[in-house]
Amino acid sequence: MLSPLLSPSMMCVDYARFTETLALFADLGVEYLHVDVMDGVFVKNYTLGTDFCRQLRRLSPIPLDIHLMITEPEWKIAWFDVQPGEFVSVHAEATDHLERALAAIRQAGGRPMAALNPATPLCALDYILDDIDAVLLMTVNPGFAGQRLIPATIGKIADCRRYLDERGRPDIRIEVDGNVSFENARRMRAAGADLFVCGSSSVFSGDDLAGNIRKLREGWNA
Ligand code: S6P
Ligand code: MG
Repeated sequence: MLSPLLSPSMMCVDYARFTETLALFADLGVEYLHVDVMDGVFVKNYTLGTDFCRQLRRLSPIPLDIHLMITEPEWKIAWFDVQPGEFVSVHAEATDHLERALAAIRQAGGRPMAALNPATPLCALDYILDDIDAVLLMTVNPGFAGQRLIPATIGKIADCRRYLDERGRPDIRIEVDGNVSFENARRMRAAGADLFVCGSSSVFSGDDLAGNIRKLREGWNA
């Protein structure tokens, strides 16, 4: 099983403590910073964008994990100035040209990730396994922080791990996003997830961010 990695959701950060939070994450060895990009069309919300990514790279050495909840991402990858080692995820439901979008991420030097909404079947991955480094399984419907886990997604994580292993791809990571609470993070880990987007239900709950990160890691190692 791949080692568990943390990717705190930057749409949940307290901006009054922004730089000190980034410094704390670097000190604690947080592996990625999750940046939610929404276009008001694929999901009914707006969040972070290209300028935010640029500023974040100036303020933190931690690689970005950019989650594109936007239509036709294949034409927009270049806008993000993707840096080596960064994950970029595109939704299978957001484009008729998923392979083109994933290839554009690889071409830009990033690590391509295919994102699936809770109701999207795993067969959406059938012909793109050579094009991805990770799968993002949404465990809530995308668009908003603070939602409740969709229970069927826990079984989907296990199905996805089996699907990838059976096809000789134990190296492809599974990221989970949505209501990754301390308890849900343990269940998701047991099901086979290894990259965790943590927002209002764990890392950013209350003021003790370091304590929250410790608690998550202890839960995975228990
Ligand atoms: C939601 C977005 C997520 C949220 C994260 C929030 O569409 O993709 O990345 O920021 O899920 O975490 P929580 O713990 O509030 O659900
Ligand atoms: Mg996200």
